[in-house]
Amino acid sequence: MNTFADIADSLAQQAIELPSWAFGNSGTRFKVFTTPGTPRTVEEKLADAAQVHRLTGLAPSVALHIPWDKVDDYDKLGRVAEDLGVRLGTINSNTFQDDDYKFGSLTHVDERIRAKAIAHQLECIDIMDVTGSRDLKIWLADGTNYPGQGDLRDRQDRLADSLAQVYTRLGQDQRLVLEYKFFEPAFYATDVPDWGTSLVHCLALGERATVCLDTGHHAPGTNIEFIVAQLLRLGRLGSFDFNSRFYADDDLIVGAADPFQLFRILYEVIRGGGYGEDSDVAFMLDQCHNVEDKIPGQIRSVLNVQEMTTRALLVDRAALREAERAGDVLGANGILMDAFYTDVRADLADWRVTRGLPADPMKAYAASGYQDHIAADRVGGTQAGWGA
Ligand code: PSV
Ligand code: MN
Repeated sequence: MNTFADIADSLAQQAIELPSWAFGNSGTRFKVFTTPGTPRTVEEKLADAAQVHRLTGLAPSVALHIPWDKVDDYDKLGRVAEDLGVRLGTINSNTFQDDDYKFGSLTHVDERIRAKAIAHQLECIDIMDVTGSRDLKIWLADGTNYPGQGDLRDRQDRLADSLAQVYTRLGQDQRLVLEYKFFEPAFYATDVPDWGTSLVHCLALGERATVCLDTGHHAPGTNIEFIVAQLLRLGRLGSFDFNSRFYADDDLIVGAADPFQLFRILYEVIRGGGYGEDSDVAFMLDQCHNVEDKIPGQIRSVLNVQEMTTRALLVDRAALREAERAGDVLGANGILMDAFYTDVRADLADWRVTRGLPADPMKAYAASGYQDHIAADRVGGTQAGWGA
């Protein structure tokens, strides 16, 4: 196995983008609980995200969701972010909350509504031009609830045409990242249900179209690390939306439900060249903190990713390869498991201190007084939430 000292330098290359919406209130269709100090504005979301980066050094950028984070002046917003020590990242479009999109957006049978959905994506690219964001992330709620409700094949044709119109507008340094999800809100057929469908559209579009893998968007039991390996092999893994789930798209803290799965995913990321300075893979969280405090929830999340990345880096890949080739089934498995079972928390705490970071970011946040400060300060106004 590699030692911590062997891999310590590569830890500095880790960057995990935070979703602005993780700082707003969220919940289920049963109840959205509010929290004192929840941001009322995108600037306040950025301020909270900056706390995560200040204490962990892991989260230098923040993804925006449009129109949730719509402002008049994105240049100014970029400067606000910069002053806080973070930058604006991926722009997530949203064609799932307008009444017009009841029967679809980029797949809609009505040309007026399809054009409106395309125009929204172009508006997001305009924003990217100002913020300097590289990625337009498209997730579509499009789909049908009943067999016969829509023509499955025509919907794919319209989707391909819509995406092509969006792709044409991208700048040379910009990418379209297409996220898939197997169900919800559509319960019979979703128009981009799986990585294969996303990949097919990306291949048709061109090199700057890549797949977004949200870890919560698969049927239970799906081997997600296989998908990671395959997409990296094809050069089409654009980004991750990290979270974890026990049942469906639970959006829980990454690594909370299944730390071993996170380890296996990160091992394939490293194995496939998806980690490090030369990689174009964007690592993002896509989570909702329904009952836990949001800022510590985000801190815990990035620390979980860091911890599992560290363990995955510990795998002695040369020894593993040898064992695999020799048909040493249990030996090979043992090499992976040795790394997975290694507790790296003390080493990471020391490593943080050498970089001027708190040994325990969770404790440092609790002691910082920031939570009390925002609870006292952010009075009045409307708290931000998932969907607003
Ligand atoms: C859809 O469930 C999704 O994962 C997409 O990424 C959306 O943009 C995001 O959730 C919103 O929370
Ligand atoms: Mn997502």
